[in-house]
Amino acid sequence: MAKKKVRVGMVGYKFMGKAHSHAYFDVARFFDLGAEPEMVALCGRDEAAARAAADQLGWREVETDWRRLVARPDIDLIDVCTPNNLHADVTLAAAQHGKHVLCEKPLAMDLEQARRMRSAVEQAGVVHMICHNYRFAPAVQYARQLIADGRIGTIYHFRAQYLQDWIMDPEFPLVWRLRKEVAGSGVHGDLSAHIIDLARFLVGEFESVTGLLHTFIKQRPLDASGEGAWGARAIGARQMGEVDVDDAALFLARFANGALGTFEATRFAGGNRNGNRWEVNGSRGSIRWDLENMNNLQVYFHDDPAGQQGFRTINCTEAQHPYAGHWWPPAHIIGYEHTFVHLVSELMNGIAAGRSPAPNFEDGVRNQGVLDAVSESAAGGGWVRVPQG
Ligand code: SOE
Repeated sequence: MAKKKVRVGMVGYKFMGKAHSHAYFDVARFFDLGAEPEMVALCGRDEAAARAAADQLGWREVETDWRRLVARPDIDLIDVCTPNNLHADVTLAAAQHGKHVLCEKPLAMDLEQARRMRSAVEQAGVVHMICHNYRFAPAVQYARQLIADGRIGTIYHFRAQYLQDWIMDPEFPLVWRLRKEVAGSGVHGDLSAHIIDLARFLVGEFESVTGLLHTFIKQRPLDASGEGAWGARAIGARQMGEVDVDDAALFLARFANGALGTFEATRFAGGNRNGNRWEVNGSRGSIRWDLENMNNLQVYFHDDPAGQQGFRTINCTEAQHPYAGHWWPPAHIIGYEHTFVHLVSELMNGIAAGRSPAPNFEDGVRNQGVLDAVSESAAGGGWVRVPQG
């Protein structure tokens, strides 16, 4: 019997657009889904560039106006891969037209906007998810199972780092991720968002935070390339612009369940290209994960026999590890792109069943609440309670 089709329209086609396109293209080849994606239209302002991207990434048609795309009767799902300042406009319009929505992180520019987006999709009765892809690494999913099963006991500490280094050159221009009016914040909304989601997924809800945001390089050459994060270059006259977002975010957290959190996100950790890593310590053991070694968990269990205790490696590529059995035989490992395929498989099944799998816009709102509480603490000092929704 022919599978239900989910006709997808995607706004944006750079880095996240490519990762999402790969997921739509691959997912039905490796997962038995309740509904399968149909890559109908990719949307971008530059028609020639969007057409080239559509041909390369497997999209049938091109739109140059997202307002037209969200209104098309032959589209069921809108995927928002735009810069952050467009997440709300596209999402609200899509919900108004009864479209399901997948939105890249961070959900919004601030908590108020995130709450409006959540209300819109809930009132429209559409399925919604936010693309916190890292929780879909099999090792991260398995860590959550171990924690839920009490294998490491009561959690005392969660510490996470998300370290990059792509803007340490003062000549790196003022791309959209470095402009508050477009990105909303700097590394905080970009990378703290990920480690906040991993903390919520593995440990639980935040109760209060205290932190600082810091900008190391205050002025940069204006960017005319429009290439975004990875391909930008300073061209033309050396006009300089003020940097009005953070380069580094450091914060502490108290979780509702009594655990303590330590978080660091920065774009100035030379040599760390995409260093997303965490460790959780419990009364019976500890677990470590590092994106650069994403198939493995480092685990320590207090109840290992005396003299035999220590961190050891679990290679999470066995059939009993979440999602792993859909790919290759044990130890043939998978990559960054597969986390998006796993997320999209849940999205397709959610649409088939009429439910919004986590992480959805409720998770996006909670995440934004933590982000904003840290920003409030950074501005005014002291501990700030995190809104619960
Ligand atoms: C840039 O910092 C970036 O592309 C983030 O925006 C992504 O969310 C992260 O997964 C990789 O780095």
